[in-house]
Amino acid sequence: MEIKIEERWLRDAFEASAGDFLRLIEASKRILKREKELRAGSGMVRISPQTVNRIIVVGDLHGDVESLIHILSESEVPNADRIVFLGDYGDRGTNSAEVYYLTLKLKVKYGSRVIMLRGNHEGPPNLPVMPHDLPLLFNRRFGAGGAEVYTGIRELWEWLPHCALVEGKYLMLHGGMPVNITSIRDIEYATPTSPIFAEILWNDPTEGNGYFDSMRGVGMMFGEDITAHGLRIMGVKTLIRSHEPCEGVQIRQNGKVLTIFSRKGPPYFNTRAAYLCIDVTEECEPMDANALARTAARIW
Ligand SMILES: [Mn+2]
Repeated sequence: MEIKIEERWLRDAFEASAGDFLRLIEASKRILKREKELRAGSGMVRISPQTVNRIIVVGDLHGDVESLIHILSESEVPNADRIVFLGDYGDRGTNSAEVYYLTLKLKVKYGSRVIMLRGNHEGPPNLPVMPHDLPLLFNRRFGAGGAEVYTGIRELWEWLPHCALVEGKYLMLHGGMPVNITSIRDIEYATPTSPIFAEILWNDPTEGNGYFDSMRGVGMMFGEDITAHGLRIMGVKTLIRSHEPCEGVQIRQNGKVLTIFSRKGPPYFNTRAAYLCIDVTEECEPMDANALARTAARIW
């Protein structure tokens, strides 16, 4: 089945009532819950190059529904085997509710082909984020029903996976490589209250080696040696992440890390945004961030 947004979703994204939204959230939650059970509680979605050929990767959206519609209208999307969203769906952009509506519609219709990862703006209660205008946007959109929709979406976040592993090739997550891991399990089964979990959602790469506390107040700045170590443990070549505004794509740490950013507009005012379309078939060598940025970035 080809992945595409239905015409009526575009209208409903803006017109759906609080009740419609709550039903959509509940339906999504049921699917996410079942998927997590099938993964035996793992927070990592494994993608096998034996069965998956083409993956679309979308970075931060932060309420930019126009960019989301732009991406979903591209010719590569219908035949994609997976779409991976790297998190940060809401906050900062006025159309946060509409972004949620469309991504959740995709999730409900296409199930495991749509992978919604957890960003720091979908974090657990112990890791609050600022600014957080999502509840205000829901109140503006739904009036008295806004609070209930917000509660529903917060519950949904608890079921989102926090990383995707394209076996032998790529690790995808929102923030960055945790600085102190010794096995795949450390990342895979990181629990929301653990330091590793906070780092997955909040970390940023820095040039050079080592690590230090992030200016963000949560998470770490991780150096190239940390990345190399983590990639070796995960058995992959490149870390694909989002979380930092850039001109669509940004190559870090000698090609070990690619940052992808998929939204435009205030407050960042980046002039370009991008998504990735990656061929991950077995005979296709994994690419470093240089090659990914060169060949796979679609920029508007
Ligand atoms: Mn972020």
